[in-house]
Amino acid sequence: MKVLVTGVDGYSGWPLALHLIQRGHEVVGIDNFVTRKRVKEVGSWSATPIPSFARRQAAVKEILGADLKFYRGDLQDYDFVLSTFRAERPDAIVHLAEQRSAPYSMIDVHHAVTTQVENLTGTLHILYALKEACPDAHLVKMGTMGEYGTPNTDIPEGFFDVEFNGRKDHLPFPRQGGSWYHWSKVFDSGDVQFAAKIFHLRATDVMQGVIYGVRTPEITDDRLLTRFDFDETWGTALNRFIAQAVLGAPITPYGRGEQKRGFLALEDSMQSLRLAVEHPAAPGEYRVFNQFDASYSINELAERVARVAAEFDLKPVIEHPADPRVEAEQHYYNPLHDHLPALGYVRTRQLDDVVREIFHDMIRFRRRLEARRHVVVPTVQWRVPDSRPLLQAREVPTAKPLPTSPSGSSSVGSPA
Ligand code: USQ
Repeated sequence: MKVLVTGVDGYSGWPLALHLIQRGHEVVGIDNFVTRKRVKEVGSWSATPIPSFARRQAAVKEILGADLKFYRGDLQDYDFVLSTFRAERPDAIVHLAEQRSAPYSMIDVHHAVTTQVENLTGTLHILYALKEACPDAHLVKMGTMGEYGTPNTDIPEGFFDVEFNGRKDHLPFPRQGGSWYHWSKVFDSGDVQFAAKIFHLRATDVMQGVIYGVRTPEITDDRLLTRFDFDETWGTALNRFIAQAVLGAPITPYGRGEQKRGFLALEDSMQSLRLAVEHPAAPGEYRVFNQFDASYSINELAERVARVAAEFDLKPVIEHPADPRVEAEQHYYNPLHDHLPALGYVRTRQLDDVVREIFHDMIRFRRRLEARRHVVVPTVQWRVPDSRPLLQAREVPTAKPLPTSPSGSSSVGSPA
């Protein structure tokens, strides 16, 4: 199949392109490199060095023997989106090119507006370009498990049966985003569902949990690595905990740390997205996949990271700064996830194995972590200010001597 991946330079987009190519699909990528720019803006970079996109393409050619066609452009520009769709007429589009950070959307009004305007505009442009250029193509849209929030009931896959005042219906499950970012995904979901109906499009909305890992089987060379963000804005909790452990800084589960989320290894996320592409929705169908393998509390993540860290002679302490977010710190959590297994999805990776793999890489790239060590401390406050103290940057302890990685080397490498 010909698959167009928007956000091909990003954390998921890049390994997805490699995975689809290895599986014999033709991949066309789009990106505007905004993630590189925005990570730099918050004073950070990827712990794994990321080459320029031209070098990435050259590595794909040399290592995988394939061409990865690329358009540099912005989804905010409808003429660009439409002309690209007309030129390529893909069979499927995997839309990953959105502002993906909840903390970024919470910095201030400008970041909130940027997040929602960019995400909703990009999705609407894609929906209209699909209708105009390739209405039979299948849209696989990246949503988030965070759209559902943390209700005190099980969470179905998109829809559920309701009975109210004696009448029954099959309706979308209520959404309760926990940040302006998560709400942008909620609004996107409504738009994709409506467009599938009025334009008769094929659409899959992927409610993805938190993805972890930096390797997939296709990443056989450092030039093919995907990014690993560890700062407060762009790094997820697990990434940050591992970076904190390597840096000798406290691991920071916020508040009581009993918040639960669904998690999925990068490699299994790629498997899921490929299965969604290879089994398209029917014309006019809008379907929802909850995409995660297991849920863990943030405390459990912190403890697992600390346990694996000990294998590397690291002895991180776990501290609980006040939660800068407005979220339930203790709650029921039981989302269902049957749709992907019905397509043949099988979990292949376990959390501890992937965490071990990440530690190997982070120790190898520890100088890049060291060079940006200030970014592991939480500073953005989501709520109306109150008296609860957050950790301050000056409290990050200085580094202890670090163990040498099995491969021996440590690299600073390129800026991304
Ligand atoms: N957390 C900590 N300590 C930290 C960082 C985060 O306790 O140092 C907590 C947060 O308070 C939250 C949980 O960890 O309760 C998850 O936060 P996160 O930063 O790992 O992930 P999140 O902001 O939820 O967003 C990430 C991705 C996003 C994706 C989402 C899936 O950045 O693109 O949509 O995971 S989900 O969480 O299911 O909504």
